Parts: sequence; structure tokens; C-alpha cells
Amino acid sequence: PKDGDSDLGVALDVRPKTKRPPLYKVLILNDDYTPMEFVVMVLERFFGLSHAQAFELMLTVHKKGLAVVGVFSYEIAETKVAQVMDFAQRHQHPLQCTMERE
Ligand code: NFA
Repeated sequence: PKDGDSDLGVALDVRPKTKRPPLYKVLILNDDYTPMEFVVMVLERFFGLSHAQAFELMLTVHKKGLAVVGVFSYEIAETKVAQVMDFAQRHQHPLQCTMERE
């Protein structure tokens, strides 16, 4: 019994359920071959970052091994991952982009 429950044996929860949809982190992984400028272009093109923000985040991935580049609903995250993977493959770079539940 949470709320609105007397002793009738029936739980009446009057609180509105406002469960938010789960969010997903999109991550870019470092590798030894993808050019830095290509990663910067990816971050500008698909994640709406300025050139300066994109360069900074690319360096974080390069130094730390990976970084979260955005947080989205499942469907948007899935689309971002597919766009990055497709763009990298078309340019024959081994860049990896994945998603994980927050
Ligand atoms: N490590 C890559 C290089 O030195 C650059 C890179 C950064 C690749 C971020 C992937 C992600 N050319």
C-alpha cells in the first residue's frame, strides 16, 4: 500500500506513473589508425559540436581510450551509432562507436 489505501485489501496507488524512458550513452573508442581530423568531422557532423568542442572531445578519446559523446533515447542513440559506423566504413577507417544504457 502506497497511497489511497485503506484496509480493503486493494492497493490504490493514486500517484501518476511518470516513468521516464531509459537513456543511452553513445561512446567513441580510440584506435591507432583513424585520423584525428576524421574524428573531429564525425563529432561536428553527427553530434552537433563546434569545431573547438569536437577537437577537445576527440583528444579526450585519444588520451583516455573512449568518451561519451552524447546521451539519447534508444532510437536516437541507435541512429547515431549506425550513422558513425556507416560513415567510418565508407571512408575505410576502423573507428568504433557503441552505445550503453545509462
Ligand atoms: N588515435 C588516433 C590517432 O592518433 C586518433 C583517434 C582519436 C582515433 C579518437 C579514434 C578516436 N590518429
